[in-house]
Amino acid sequence: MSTIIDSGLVAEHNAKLRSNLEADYAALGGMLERRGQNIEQLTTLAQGFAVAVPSWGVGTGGTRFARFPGPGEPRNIFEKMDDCGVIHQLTAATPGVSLHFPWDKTDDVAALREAATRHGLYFDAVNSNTFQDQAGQEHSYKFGSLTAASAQVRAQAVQHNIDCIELGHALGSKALTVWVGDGANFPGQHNLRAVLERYLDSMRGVVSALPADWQVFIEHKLFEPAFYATAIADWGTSYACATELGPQAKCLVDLGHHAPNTNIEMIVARLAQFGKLGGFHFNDSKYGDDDLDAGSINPFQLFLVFNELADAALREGEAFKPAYMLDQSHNVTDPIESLMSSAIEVQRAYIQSALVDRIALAHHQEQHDVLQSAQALKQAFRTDVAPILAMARLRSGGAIDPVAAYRSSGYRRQKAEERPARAGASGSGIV
Ligand code: LRH
Ligand code: MN
Ligand code: MN
Repeated sequence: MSTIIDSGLVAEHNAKLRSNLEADYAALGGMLERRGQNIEQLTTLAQGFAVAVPSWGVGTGGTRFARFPGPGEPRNIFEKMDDCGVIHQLTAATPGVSLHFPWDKTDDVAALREAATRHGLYFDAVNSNTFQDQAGQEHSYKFGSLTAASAQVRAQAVQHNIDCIELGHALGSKALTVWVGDGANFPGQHNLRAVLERYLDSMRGVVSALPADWQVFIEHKLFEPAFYATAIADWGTSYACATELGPQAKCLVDLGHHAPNTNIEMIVARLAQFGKLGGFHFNDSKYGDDDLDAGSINPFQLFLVFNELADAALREGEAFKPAYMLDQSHNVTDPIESLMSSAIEVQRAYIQSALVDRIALAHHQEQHDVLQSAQALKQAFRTDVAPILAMARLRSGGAIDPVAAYRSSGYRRQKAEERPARAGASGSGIV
């Protein structure tokens, strides 16, 4: 594996911060020991944590109104892989990359595999895209894709998903994530039931093309681009479809895809209980599908999601392995910095959830000691586990402070020279 940022520079960075980290780590270790917890076990747990980076996240995003490109944006999938390599090198927590087709389509699959190996990366779930028309495409998705009234449109959308499976298979992926924007903008625009019937019919075609060791993740979203009725709007619809489609079909929870104030951790608990929790797109939001950095708005919610995951892992054992991916759009920050910080936020929630004393919590719940039950969670959430995360990075070959190391490396400055901006260039194609 070759490193993109000079490893000597990372070592120098770590040498400067190491003694302070060791002091903080010892202090936290002592405090945790008094609570009956072993810091070394938690650090090992943190070292085993992984969340995949979305290839589309390393470019600057945009809104419906404008996109303000940043310097040195990646112009193709190979440059995106370089940026993903930096994120993993410094955080040691993001070995997976989630590709999006056709944005990341390449004829040189061998070269893409080679790029991944070079950076110590693998390919997590691949994503299909039938929410946009592509140049030269025969049938338009303006009135739907997998749910379209036209059989020809549906067949084209099914075929695209099958192409994604084939490409993903050649790259070593093991799952396909399907999100469709299909829906209606006006009451009466379509027949609510017929749309879901057509969705299921199309998805049966997709599922039948899955290799035996693959999964398909159904991603729901409340609204946008359909503003009246979205075909797969909620986890109930997602669960019903995943059940209809059989054991290879599971549900994917994108944290930004719910109405404000929805109890997402309860959705997570339900899906885990019924064996249909496939994975996550982590991000944060205040209003809708804001795609803000994970943990930037509501870190307690992220913790509560991981608290349910910790409970499910205890009940389900080894078999319980939902896929963890980020799905964010960066409009005003350097995408590499945002993705590194977000990966750490998700890892933080994971470690905080491991701090919950589940035996004590179950006891408080049995006794109806509501205050203590709530405190058991709050105590874990309030614990600053930053030294554990930093030590995990140091031991895994990452940087103690990834953003500081990245800034001092001059990577972005160098890329700004190597990758001159192109007029209208877009990282994801979503503007
Ligand atoms: C839809 C979504 C879905 C897409 C991605 C670009 O809002 O979350 O996961 O594939 O954004
Ligand atoms: Mn998503
Ligand atoms: Mn989204």
